[in-house]
Amino acid sequence: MGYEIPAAIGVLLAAPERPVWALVGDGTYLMNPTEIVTAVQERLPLKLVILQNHGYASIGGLSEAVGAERYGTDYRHRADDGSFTGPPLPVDLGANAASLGMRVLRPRTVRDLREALADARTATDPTCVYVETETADSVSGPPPAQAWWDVPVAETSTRPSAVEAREEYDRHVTARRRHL
Ligand SMILES: Cc1ncc(C[n+]2csc(CCOP(=O)(O)OP(=O)(O)O)c2C)c(N)n1
Ligand SMILES: [Mg+2]
Repeated sequence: MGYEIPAAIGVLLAAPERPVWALVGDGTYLMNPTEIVTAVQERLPLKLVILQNHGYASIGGLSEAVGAERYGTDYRHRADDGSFTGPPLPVDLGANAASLGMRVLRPRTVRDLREALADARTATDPTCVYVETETADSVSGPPPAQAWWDVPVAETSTRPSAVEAREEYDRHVTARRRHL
């Protein structure tokens, strides 16, 4: 995370004849957007797609799988009870990219998205396609992984979600086979 825009700039400088796209989530974008200024300065036809789902959705899924209840992975205001369950943060990364000098397209439908991607493909100036997607609370998430990832779960937690996740973790550890 944070590597995508500088990496795309590097590829563009090394192979100017190639179309170069950087695809980032909103959390990733927030780590290192300022390199856009270099692309603007050098007039590089960087194509940047930002997938805005207002949080660390993938890590939220992992967090849920290990009983941590997506803690801190949604970009929401802190609520009165101290949890991050308040209204979504009013973040507009399209406006941010525009402020750094990018041309920003804001597709709202699948058709718009096709047109925006086609536009960006032929653009000669740094172009951002800013896509608002569903958020974790409105979609069921990606299909479950077929592999097990050894992410240890707290052993002493008393939260029901963590206790359940720890039992699942122990089952996987027991079933694990070492091939080497
Ligand atoms: C430098 C760095 N820090 C942390 C991580 C762990 N990590 C992997 S995905 C992710 C969240 C990504 O959020 P976002 O870019 O918004 O994508 P989404 O999962 O929401 O699609 C994090 C924190 C990482 N890969 N790299
Ligand atoms: Mg995200």
